[in-house]
Amino acid sequence: MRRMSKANLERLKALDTPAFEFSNPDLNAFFERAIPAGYVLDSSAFRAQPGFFQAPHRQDLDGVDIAIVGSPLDLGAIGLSGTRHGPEACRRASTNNGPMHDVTGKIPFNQAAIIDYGDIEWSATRLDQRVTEDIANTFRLLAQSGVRTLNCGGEHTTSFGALKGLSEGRGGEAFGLLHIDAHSDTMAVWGGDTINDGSVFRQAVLNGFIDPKRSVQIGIRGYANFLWEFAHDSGMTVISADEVFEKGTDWVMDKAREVIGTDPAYLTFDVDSLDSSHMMGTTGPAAFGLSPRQVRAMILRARELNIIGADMVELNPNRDVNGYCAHVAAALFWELLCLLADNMDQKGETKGITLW
Ligand SMILES: [Mn+2]
Repeated sequence: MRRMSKANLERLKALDTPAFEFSNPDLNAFFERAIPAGYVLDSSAFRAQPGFFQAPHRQDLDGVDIAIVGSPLDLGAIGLSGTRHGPEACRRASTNNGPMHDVTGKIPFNQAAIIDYGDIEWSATRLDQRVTEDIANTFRLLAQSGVRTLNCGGEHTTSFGALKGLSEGRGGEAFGLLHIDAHSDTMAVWGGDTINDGSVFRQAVLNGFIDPKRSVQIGIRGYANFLWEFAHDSGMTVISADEVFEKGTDWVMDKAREVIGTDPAYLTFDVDSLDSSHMMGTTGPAAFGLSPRQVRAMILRARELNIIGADMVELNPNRDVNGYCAHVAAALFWELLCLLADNMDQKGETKGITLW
């Protein structure tokens, strides 16, 4: 019979520290100030209106570094409705993530002043007014206030409003683009609306918000490829999902760094870039796609770029049977938040830490 020696048991008992006393002093400091303010580690805790990753709900932009914004829109989604519930589902699932990034060891709430700005409020039922006025006005204000933005869609059309607002708020700047998606979304005008979730990046180029020569699309595939000649004709770098598998994410990100450079760039992540075995909870699920792990690897390496704003779009909770797609989406949305916090922190541009 094996017995634990008394000395061994004493050694192990000495390791039995109280809850929230860790060897990492940054974590201890975070919990010391955040728990009394209502932050919880128990992700099953019932809260009626949780902020994204438990960030505080605020609209006062004074001293704010990063605003997370929900854009509950699906009027221009080609196919099924439902992405308007994306922000709600992502907020709920997001409480499973944080407070520390498991690879970098960084706590974004200790790096930057982060808020949940809430959802965009609509002034009209019309798609174009919602995108080019309601979303764009909000993001213009955020950009003018020196706040970095993380948009949670909503359909991909919401990226047009965000890009319009950010570009105008920064004096008409044209951004580089890191675009992870099954589809190029560079269709021609179709069905009456200039902008919809299949044409958003043709329109973003034609309006001068992004530079196609500094744009990289990753994960592209499927039967509708013929709709996206504009992506190639305008000079975008288009990398198929097959190429990601054949050459690896490091090859992809080496290429992205070469094409996009270190001038300001925007990262847009359409969850349908993920293989439909991971992501049926989206309006246009697509087989033969990326894994969540590949997308995470690319977001980690996007720290080599200068990402000044990001979004995640097209999560459709109506098709998300057990909420597992929201879980995957929220985990990758967390990666985007940590990316933005690291980018500002590295450049010494943060104004403070997150206060509840
Ligand atoms: Mn898309």
